[in-house]
Amino acid sequence: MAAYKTIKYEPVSFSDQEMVERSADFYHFMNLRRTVREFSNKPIPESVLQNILLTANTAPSGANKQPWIFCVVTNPETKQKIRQAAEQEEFENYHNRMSEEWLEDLAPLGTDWHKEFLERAPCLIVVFKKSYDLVGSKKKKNYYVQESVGLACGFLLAAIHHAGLVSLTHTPSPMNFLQQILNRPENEKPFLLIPIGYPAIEIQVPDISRKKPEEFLIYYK
Ligand code: IYR
Repeated sequence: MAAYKTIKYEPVSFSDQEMVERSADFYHFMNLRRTVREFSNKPIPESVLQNILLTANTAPSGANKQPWIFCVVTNPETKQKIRQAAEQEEFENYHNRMSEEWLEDLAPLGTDWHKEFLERAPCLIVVFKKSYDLVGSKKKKNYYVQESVGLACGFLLAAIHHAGLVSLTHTPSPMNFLQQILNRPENEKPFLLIPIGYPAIEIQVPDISRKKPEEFLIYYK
């Protein structure tokens, strides 16, 4: 294949002082992000949603294949169908499929098979990964799909937080029902289900802590 034509790279550059301030500010801002399970039903302005998704789509991907599809569900009947199917799977998970150890790890978070947020949140973003693209009837392989779609979801969560909204990375399992309900083709597999919206008023979140640098950082100088 022919090489891309190139364009001038426009660096985003700051003074040393600005870099120190910006990196600290960004860390403090990102550290305010919390996973939220209780949503207001207030709708999200469409342009905000669109901007958040455009941001997710700027993530790097293997061979720039952008192997993702974001389904934005605001339709109440579709949300209801998703909730019913997710709760059915989660009921099985919590009662029969999750190990004792797993249930013990989740106990402090207080989660269970009820997923009211799937109907209450004004919007569900369902992220699909494409291990291959279909060009006509021809399969074109994508690369590092898991990594690429994970990165896009990271960008998405940061954009949601930056816009002043909250989200929950929800992983009902198995989640093939999403492919059926949303009528997605064979080459798209569900990756994450992300309810997004405004937080309900006066909610509580678990008092968790982040690992300290000495627990997650190793420098080789
Ligand atoms: N998918 C289930 C269980 C669950 C698993 C993990 I790992 C969590 O951090 C939270 C929940 C659920 O959504 O309830």
